[in-house]
Amino acid sequence: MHNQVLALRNLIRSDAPLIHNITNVVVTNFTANGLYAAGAKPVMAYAPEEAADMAAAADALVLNIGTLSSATNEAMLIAGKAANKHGIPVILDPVGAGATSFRTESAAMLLQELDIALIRGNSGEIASLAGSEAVVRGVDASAAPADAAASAAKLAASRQTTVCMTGEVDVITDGSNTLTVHNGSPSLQDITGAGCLLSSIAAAFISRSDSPLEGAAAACAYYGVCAEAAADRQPFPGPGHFQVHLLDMLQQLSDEQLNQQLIIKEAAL
Ligand code: ATP
Ligand code: TZP
Ligand code: MG
Ligand code: MG
Repeated sequence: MHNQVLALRNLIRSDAPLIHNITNVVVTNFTANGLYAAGAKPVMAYAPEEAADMAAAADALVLNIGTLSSATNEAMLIAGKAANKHGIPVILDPVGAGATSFRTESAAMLLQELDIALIRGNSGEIASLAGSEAVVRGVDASAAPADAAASAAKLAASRQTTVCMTGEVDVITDGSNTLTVHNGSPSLQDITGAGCLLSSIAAAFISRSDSPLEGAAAACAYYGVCAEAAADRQPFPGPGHFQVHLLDMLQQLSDEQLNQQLIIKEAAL
């Protein structure tokens, strides 16, 4: 898997895939800058009048329900249907699913209506979409339940998709095959948008990968090693510098460091 991670990271830099994001107002700028740093091209387009055209022109589409409204739900559905029609992978970030019924129902509606290549969320969001017991307050995960990985596999199998459940260890599963990624930094929890940016970077990797499972695992490993490198950089007075260091490392991480530090394991659930 090491070679695939390096190859995908470099394909993104050479191909600059266009990622259409319908995302939340909190993370829009950070997501765009993070995609540029990784070598991809971002575009945000939310108007129902142009959502289908933009999705059809993109290499991947990200639907992020972080600050959803009826209007963005409509745009997500239109963009998602166009992406499905053209064989463009659709990534869903169900931010805050489980926290309010509007979020849970909107995520379920998108899963029902669209062919989703990857769901990327924290343990509470994934458990709530799987129908498991979950406590979700706001957009941050609380302690992961003991059976969180089983919920991820259940969700993947029931929706015939791939699930990437992030946390200290990332679990990526298509219901039959499961990979775990053991990279990252606790500092990622001190800034907003760390998960949202990962979802968009996973979209870029999946657009150049043979399978969402492999693409998402490679994205988690690359992103996690960048976070480790960012946390090691000096000066490090706090989260402000970490965010800037992370953007810098997404662009500047060497192949050697990525190869040395990435940890992806096959897991049995
Ligand atoms: P939340 O809102 O609960 O923080 P999120 O959508 O921001 O969720 P995270 O689960 O925080 O998503 O994942 C974002 C990135 O942070 C991933 O790369 C993940 O591996 C990493 N991460 C999260 N928690 C930790 C941790 N305790 N140690 C190391 N890396 C972590
Ligand atoms: N509120 C609504 S969306 C959002 C907040 C704070 C950003 C969530 O970003 P992430 O990546 O899930 O931490
Ligand atoms: Mg986080
Ligand atoms: Mg999130």
